Parts: sequence; structure tokens; C-alpha cells
Amino acid sequence: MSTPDDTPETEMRTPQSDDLVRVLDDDGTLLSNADPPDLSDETLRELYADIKLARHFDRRAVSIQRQGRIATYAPMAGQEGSQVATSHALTDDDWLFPTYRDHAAKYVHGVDLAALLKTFRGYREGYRIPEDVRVMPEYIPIATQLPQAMGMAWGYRLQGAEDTAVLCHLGDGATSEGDFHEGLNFAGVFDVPAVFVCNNNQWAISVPRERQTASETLAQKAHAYGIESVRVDGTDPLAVYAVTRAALKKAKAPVKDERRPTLIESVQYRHGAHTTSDDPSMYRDETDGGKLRERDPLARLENYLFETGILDEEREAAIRERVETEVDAAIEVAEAAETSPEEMVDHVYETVPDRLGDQLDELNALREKYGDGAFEGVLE
Ligand SMILES: Cc1ncc(C[n+]2csc(CCOP(=O)(O)OP(=O)(O)O)c2C)c(N)n1
Ligand SMILES: [Mg+2]
Repeated sequence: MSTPDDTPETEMRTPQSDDLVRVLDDDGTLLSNADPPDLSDETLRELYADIKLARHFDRRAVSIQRQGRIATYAPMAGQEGSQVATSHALTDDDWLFPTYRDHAAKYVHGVDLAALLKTFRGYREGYRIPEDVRVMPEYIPIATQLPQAMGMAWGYRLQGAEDTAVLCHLGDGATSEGDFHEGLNFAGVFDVPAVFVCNNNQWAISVPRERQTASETLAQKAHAYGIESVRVDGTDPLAVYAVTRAALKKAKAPVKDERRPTLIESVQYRHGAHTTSDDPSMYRDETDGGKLRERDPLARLENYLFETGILDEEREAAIRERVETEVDAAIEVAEAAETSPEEMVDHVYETVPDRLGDQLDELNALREKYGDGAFEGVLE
């Protein structure tokens, strides 16, 4: 994206259409013309509990990162509702291709919380996803997951599998990568069972959505590839669930001509920093985002569930307690994990170079002297 540096900010900002699929209004009241998904009270409470867990996990993860107990972490505050709702729409047969921000999406599709945290503590074990959990390890190179997801989806198509679709997450920034266009083009031409979820959180590190592309919406990029797209309010979990469910159904339709991929643009706002290594006050202020910033997926769903009597004080308190206990237990398990420094170079080199070998020897000598886990203050 190139914009002359002397162009005034106001001229650069392309207006975004606000024509979004919604079920709830900003406060969480059912919209009069809405078509809510047909979910049992129990399932709605589970959806709520998972969003609540995601919010709590995120706060705790940022906090323990600040204490040096995990390494870099990509916060998901404000984006939990979309992540949880899209994963709730999957069946166990469907595959999830997540980015580095999709912690809640991974958790809901079967990855255990302690394993997520172990990854942030540098343990390779965190990447060992159990056989029966259809989640790929998170993708850090932007948009790389799209061509890879298309390869898998094509494989299922060739095998005639009708129960499996591939759901691929990406960010707004990823839509400027070549891999995004190759992925969508492939899906359109080969009609693979794929759903793309573009989590448009308005920022790609410090690059605002308006500078990312001159397209009015990200969803419209699908049209060039003959793919249908939909824009949904990503802070309305019921709307996100409904559109994802419909897209998955279409991806797996038994009638060949009805089987089509979809691009979902889930409109959200990234409340926190890009990662814990980033300082957003360097490039945006508190007024940024306007009403998008005020829409909270947790509060909206909570209001709806209280208004309809599906949730009450007692149930909410029980969920809160369960969530806090589960996150505490995951942190404890992750922090108790042990590993061996050799794992850092396993599978990287056939023969470990002398330079690294010397460093490993030095590290092992320190471990022998001070014991495991006693490095604090020693390696500064
Ligand atoms: C191919 C590639 N180029 C650049 C980067 C550096 N980088 C890391 S995150 C990021 C921004 C991605 O923004 P977006 O796709 O909107 O996702 P978000 O972080 O907002 O979830 C960039 C450019 C990278 N990881 N991979
Ligand atoms: Mg983004």
C-alpha cells in the first residue's frame, strides 16, 4: 500500500460500509428483524461460558506475560466472541487453521488450555495437538495458512469426503498478501469445502484498515474469485455463529452445484496491543474505532441471556467460578512443565553446529550447578 506522505489523513481514510449481519443490537437486545440461530438454552450458556473463559484467559495471559512467566502473547480482547462462535459452528470432523491470535478458537475446537500456555513458555510440547483434535498449529507468517488449507480441502474433495470442511482464519492485513489471493482463487476454481474467516480487527500492527486497501470492504475481494462473501458483526456471537454455520453447510452441500466456499468478513476491533511487544499508544488514541470499540461480545450476549431468562445471577456466578478455576489450573500445569534445552535444536539441524553446541554445554553446566528452574537472575 503506498500513500504519499503529504496526503492529509482525512483524504486517505476510505469509508467502510456498516451493512453487517446482526442478531443483537449494541446492548444485546434481539433485533426485531433478526433470525437468531436455533440453539438450546444449554448450548447458549456454553457459548457464553466459553467467551467468558476466553476473556479471563486473555487477561491472565497478558498479566503473566508482564511478570515474565510467558513469552510474547497476542491479545484477543474484543475478538473472543467471533473466535468462540466460529469454532462452535464446527463439527469434530472439520479442520481449523488458526493464526497466532486465535487462542479461543483453538480451545473451543479441542486444544487444551495448558498446552496453549506451554507454547508461550517455549515448550514444543504445546504444539503437539492430539490426533483426534483437528486443529493445525498456529500460523505466524501472514496468510501462509490459506494455500495450505486449500491443499487439505482439495485432498478431502478428491477423496469424496462430505463431512469435512476446512475453516481458515486470517486477519485484515492478510488480505494484502499473495497467498490470500492464491488461496481464494484456488477455492473458487476447484470448489473445495472451505470457509475463510477474515477477522477484520481494523489494524495490522500499526497499519489501519483504511491504509491496508482502497477496497470499500474486505468481503468484496471474494467477488473477483467467484466466491460468495458476507459481512457480519464480529462482536455479535449469535450472528457470527449463524453465518459460519450456513457457510459450513454450503461448503459441504451434497449437491455438487450447491457446494461453494465462502469468505466471511467478521468486523471487530482489536482492543489491546498487537502483541505484548507492541505499544499502540504510538499510533492510535482512545477515540480510535468509535462505536466499534464500544461493542463488547461478552456484555452483549450476557444481556441477551439475562433478558431472556436463560442466565441468572446464580448461573453466572457458577460459570465465573468454573472459568477462574480452569484458567488457574492451566497456568499451574504449564508452569510445572519440564523440558530439555536440547529440544531447541532438535529437528533444526542434522548436526548441531559447534557454536550452538557450546551454548548448550554452557546452559547444561548452569542447570547442574543451580538446578532446573533456577535460572532467574543467573542469565541476566
Ligand atoms: C509474511 C509476513 N509478513 C510480515 C509479517 C509481520 N507481521 C506479523 S503480524 C502482522 C500484521 C498482521 O495483521 P492482520 O492480518 O490484520 O492480523 P492481526 O494481527 O490484526 O490479527 C505482520 C505484518 C509476518 N508475520 N509474515
Ligand atoms: Mg488485523
